[in-house]
Amino acid sequence: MPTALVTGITGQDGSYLAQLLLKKGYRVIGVARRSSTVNYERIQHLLDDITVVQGDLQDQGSLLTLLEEYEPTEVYNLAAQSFVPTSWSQPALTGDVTALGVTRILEAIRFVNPKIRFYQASSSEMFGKVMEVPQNEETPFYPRSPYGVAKVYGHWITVNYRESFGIFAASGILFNHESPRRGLEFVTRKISDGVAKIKLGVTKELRLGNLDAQRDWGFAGDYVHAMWLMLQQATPDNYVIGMGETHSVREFCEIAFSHVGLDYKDFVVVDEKYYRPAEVDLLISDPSKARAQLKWEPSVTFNELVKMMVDSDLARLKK
Ligand code: NAP
Ligand code: F7E
Repeated sequence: MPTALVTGITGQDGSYLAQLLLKKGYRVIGVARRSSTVNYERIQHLLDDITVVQGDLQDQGSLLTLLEEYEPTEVYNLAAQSFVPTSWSQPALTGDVTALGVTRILEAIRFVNPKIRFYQASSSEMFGKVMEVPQNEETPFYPRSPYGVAKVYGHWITVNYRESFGIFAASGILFNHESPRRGLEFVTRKISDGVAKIKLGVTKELRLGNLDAQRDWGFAGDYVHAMWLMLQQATPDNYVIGMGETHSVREFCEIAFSHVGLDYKDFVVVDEKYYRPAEVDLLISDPSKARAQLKWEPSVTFNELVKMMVDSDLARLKK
């Protein structure tokens, strides 16, 4: 039976990837860091079928021990300090986890079993102040936050271990992907949760930052499939994954509010507190390599995604 070790199992992507791998017949080992209270909300429904083990990207020994003990054939590195604003308030931690953490896993693979296939969760935030439109695998990086800078390091160390040691190390440059399991502080979930609360009379307004920022948003369930496909190829490579279309935060608001019969202009208040020291204004992917080589296709459209998230938050809050 193939065994996959997934870091970041408690996160949005970890939960969707674990579901997919179970369906494909894998033994799934999920790595969670120790905390004083367990936060297994997103994987509650999977706990009978996966093994959750303790490990931390800041701790080299824990990663070595886990690879020795569970002998995975594939490692998916989804763990990171992933919230961009926090990367300005905790830049050194972000660098240690999101950048150096990648080296620690790659070192563990190199020492324990260099035949393990490795997936690195790279990000469209690496493109930052975009050098060309749309962005593909060859577009130069210009990160605009400590998070983006850390991800550039993670990407290049992945490429470097591929070239230096022949490790099957793939880098998925994923554009924003969302779902009802998205963290509440990210803008899409903040909007869907806010819309549901306003509709149900729990709150009266939704305070947001830059409404003009544009993102290429897709559904997380579709994107984890691309991760798996990358590790099934004959050779490791870099792939851009996205929808190939862009929408503004304002547009997300328009669709989300109108889905419940409301006008966003009556409820959204712009609050400069949510502006960033440096913004990524426009992201739009060119996923043609993934479509051609991985035969990857998304199944959920942008409109369907917005409605799915609003419906899910409405149902949750009604309970
Ligand atoms: P997420 O929901 O924020 O999950 C991050 C995961 O990393 C959580 O399980 C978290 O554990 C874990 N983690 C944080 N620090 C750790 C540490 N020191 N040791 C071990 N685990 C640690 O992120 P996501 O949206 O699922 O994204 C998955 C990966 O893809 C991340 O690397 C992210 O940067 C990257 N990415 C995401 C997107 C996107 O749009 N979602 C796009 C491109 C790339 P806790 O639950 O304990 O906090
Ligand atoms: O912001 C604007 C904000 O925090 C999107 C992470 O998964 O995707 C994510 O990073 C945009 C920004 O995601 C609010 O200024 C306006 O332009 O949802 P976000 P992100 O920064 O794009 C990438 C690909 C990753 O890799 C990251 O890990 O929305 N915005 N008003 C706001 N953003 C937030 N969070 N809150 C607001 O009130």
